[in-house]
Amino acid sequence: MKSLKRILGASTAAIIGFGAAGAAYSAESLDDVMKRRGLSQKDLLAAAKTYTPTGGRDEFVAFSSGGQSGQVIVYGIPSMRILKYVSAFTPEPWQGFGFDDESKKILEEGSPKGNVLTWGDTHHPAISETNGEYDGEWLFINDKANPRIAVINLHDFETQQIVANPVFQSEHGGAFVTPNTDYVLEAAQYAAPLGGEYAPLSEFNEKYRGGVTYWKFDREAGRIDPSKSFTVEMPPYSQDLSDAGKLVSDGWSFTNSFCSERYVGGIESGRPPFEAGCSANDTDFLHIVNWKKAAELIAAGKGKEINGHQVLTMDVAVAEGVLFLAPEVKSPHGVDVTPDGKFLIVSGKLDTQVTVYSFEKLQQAIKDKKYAGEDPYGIPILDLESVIHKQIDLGLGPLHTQFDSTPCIAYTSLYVDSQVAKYNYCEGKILDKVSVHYNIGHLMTMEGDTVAPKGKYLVALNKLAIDRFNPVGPLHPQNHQLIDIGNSKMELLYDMPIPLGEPHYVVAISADKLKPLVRYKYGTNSRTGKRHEAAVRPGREKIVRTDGRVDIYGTAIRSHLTPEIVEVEQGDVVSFHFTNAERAEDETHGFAVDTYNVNLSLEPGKTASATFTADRAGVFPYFCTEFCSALHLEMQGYLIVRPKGTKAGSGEVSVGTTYTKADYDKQYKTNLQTQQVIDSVVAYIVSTNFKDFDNVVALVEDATDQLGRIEEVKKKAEEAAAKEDWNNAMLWANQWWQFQVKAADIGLRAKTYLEEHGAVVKK
Ligand code: CUK
Ligand code: CUA
Repeated sequence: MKSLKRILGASTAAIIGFGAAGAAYSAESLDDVMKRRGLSQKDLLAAAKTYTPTGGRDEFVAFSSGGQSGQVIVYGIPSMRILKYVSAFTPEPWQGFGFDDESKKILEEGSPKGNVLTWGDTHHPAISETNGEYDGEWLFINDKANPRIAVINLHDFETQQIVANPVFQSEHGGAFVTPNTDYVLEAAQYAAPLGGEYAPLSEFNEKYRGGVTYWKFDREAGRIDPSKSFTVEMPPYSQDLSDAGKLVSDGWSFTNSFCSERYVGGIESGRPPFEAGCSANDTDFLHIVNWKKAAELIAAGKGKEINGHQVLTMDVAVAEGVLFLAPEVKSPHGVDVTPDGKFLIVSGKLDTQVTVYSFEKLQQAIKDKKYAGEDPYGIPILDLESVIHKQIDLGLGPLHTQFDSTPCIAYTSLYVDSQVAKYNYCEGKILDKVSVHYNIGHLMTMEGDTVAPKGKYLVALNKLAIDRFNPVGPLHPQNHQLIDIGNSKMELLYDMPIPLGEPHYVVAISADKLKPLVRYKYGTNSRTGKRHEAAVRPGREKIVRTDGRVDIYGTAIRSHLTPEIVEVEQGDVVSFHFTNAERAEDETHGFAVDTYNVNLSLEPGKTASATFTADRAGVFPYFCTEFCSALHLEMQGYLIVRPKGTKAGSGEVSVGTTYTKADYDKQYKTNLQTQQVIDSVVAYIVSTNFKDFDNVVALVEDATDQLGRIEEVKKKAEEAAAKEDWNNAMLWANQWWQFQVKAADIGLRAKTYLEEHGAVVKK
């Protein structure tokens, strides 16, 4: 009894009714704390707007690109607490991503042929949309470094697909979705021959090309369908950010470009550098694409196949009225379509102005063939004056724009000025500016790129942090600053260091739109969402040996891995397949094999595999890597790799401590007492409306499962005792107790949950 209390802690006392209510009294008043920490009233107000008490939830969930980390960073708004890193393009051992066979397959299939990439530079996340509003089902993100798109399932926050662009060598303008997520846009960046052929730079104008890929998303399958995707070929201007039209402009898409000078550099041969040649002209080009028509043309067989991928060439696109250009001011960056779809706002990095284009005027100019000329590839250039609604002088280095819940109100980041400008784009009036720290790139308002922005908060994604945080060496974190936009004046609330790559863009969705899983259906391959063919139930674990290959079908449940001893011969291919048999929320196990570079993450219900060649003889402990229970460290086993050509061992193991009848009797008595504690927990739980709480029902199932195993081990203990085999009697009695301890632990968690979630005791 005493030792059970030790393991379960004070809460056991609470269960059986001896709990003493504790209260902590703060000796300091609010004024004292303000004085001690040098806080102003304004600071307190900001704190009150962001502070989230223990157990509290955020109103919005943000998905930030993780830059060079190749990941996605998930955080809450307004608390700015980081909730998760989701691996997209980079192996990450905690999640087992890039370590289990299932995710290795995703990384392989999502790499260019013959070269498995292990990093990416994520820039622009996009949440799937229905009728132009976020639906919380899927997240897409691009890899700017190696032109690719990852598809993340927002039910479990796992990457389930990566597609490598079949024609580009570089990209930037992805991922942007069309209003019903029919397509995910990915625009090229640095021009190269489409399909990856060789061509010398002397043939740049003739052979190098840019473009925009329209990846077809099959919502039913939850996958991009490369066979139904296509690319619209574009001139070798460096295409940049993009956006899809919405409402009135649905069916069209818009893509910026820079370096329309088609300059190819050459410092080493005495030519001026890229940066000079790529910013020499006063204007670049906005690419305007009728993607609906382009898709029809592809379906009608008007495409050209490159690398097994359909490309709509510029000739066809121009002849069919699919592709147009409009001048834009020097070195533009963001292009953002307004929530009503009527305007698009383009910023010139080397300018002070944002240009507001009118979609209606663009359509009129196209209809009237009001062209200022055509580019060297015959693409019509619309007359700038006739398509703009307004040009607004905002400040230095405008980059990106987001929208407010109030119509006509927009926010644009000013990189050089390190400011956010709030203005009315319908009337061309500046309303407010706020300074940020420092050099802002993207900014983001809540659901601010949809047809229905939610206002309230804005996040400034600052490139430089400089002096804002405790110094951590020359490589600084980035600084995401939370700004209150709920009132007419913007108010800076909070600095959050981002210590994982350089985020570029972030999107935030109302938290109530997300419906993540608590656990997987038993035996799920999380990387496909389907049943795993190697899943087994507890009691059905097995080791299958076929020529030079050993497959271990195991389970993980508190606090043992089954099987515990696996012997193989050096050179065997070993494949561990583990299923986590838990149902309780958050009861994840890990599985690592020492020095074989193996780590799996096994969330409740998940099955994952690790396959490797046991090329080194020796003894390799394997074990759980999540602190899952009091006996987590005992959740262990041995992989014995015997030297090549040696005979299989006898299976005999040596005996450790030996036990007496007195040990057995003592344990037996403890078990009977422990059962009383369990009975009291059970009595409490069943006295409540626990069935109304899914999480408690799962905990009760897990506890019942643990208790259900007692009968068998109790019998073994008693049989051994009858034979006066006190060693086995004591060990089986102890296993009986272990099942009790786990059941009690789970029961206590259920009890706490019920108490904290307002369960009622039935009379
Ligand atoms: S971004 Cu990718 S270079 Cu302004 Cu969207 Cu940072
Ligand atoms: Cu399972 Cu630690």
